[in-house]
Amino acid sequence: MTFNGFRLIPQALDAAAQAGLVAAVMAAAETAPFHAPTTPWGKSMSVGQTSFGPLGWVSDVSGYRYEPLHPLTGKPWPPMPAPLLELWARFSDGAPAPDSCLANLYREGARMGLHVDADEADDAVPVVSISLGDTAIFRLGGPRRGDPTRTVRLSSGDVCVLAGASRRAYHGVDRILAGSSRLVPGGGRINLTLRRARP
Ligand code: MD3
Ligand code: FE
Repeated sequence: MTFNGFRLIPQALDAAAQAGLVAAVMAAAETAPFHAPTTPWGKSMSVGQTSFGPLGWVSDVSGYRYEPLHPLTGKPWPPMPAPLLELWARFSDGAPAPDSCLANLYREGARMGLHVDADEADDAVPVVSISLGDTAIFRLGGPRRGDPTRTVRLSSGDVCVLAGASRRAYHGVDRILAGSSRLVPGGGRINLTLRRARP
């Protein structure tokens, strides 16, 4: 499925690859714990976040940005799990290597409001997203907040590529279907987004 540069590759990862990624993420989260960021407006996000690679996306009262250190531990983000670099090579269409992987953890009831990803230097570089665990009801709109949206179910093992116009589209996660998968320890969903933050 392709829509203005949006590509969904259902079941791009088999069960073993999914389990391997979840194990790698949970191991990395031992040193770089998931935490709920605060928005610049002072509200706590319902999604838990951590990052891998040289840079991680952070949000606090002073705004959104990429940083080399985890905001709570003060330590560098753990290295990017190797299978993620292979996935990037497969789906990024020759883009320069990702320098950040944002991991979002959705426990029951977590959601992500409509937003645009605009903190990266070059929006000609795609974002590659990997869904693990519970199915998400994902919403993809257009370049303006009021544009019509479409709903896409993202299931465990699905990969989506955001390139072209879709890279600047509003999008969000309305909800997850709690209990639809048993992959994530403790339940819920993990979404990994591979990004190039710096030029
Ligand atoms: C469309 N994550 O981390 S993944 C995010 O499921 C984010 O956790 C959602 O939105 C999640 O910023 C959606 C699919 C996705 C990722 C990045 C995009 C869609 C995108 C960037 C631009 C447009
Ligand atoms: Fe996003």
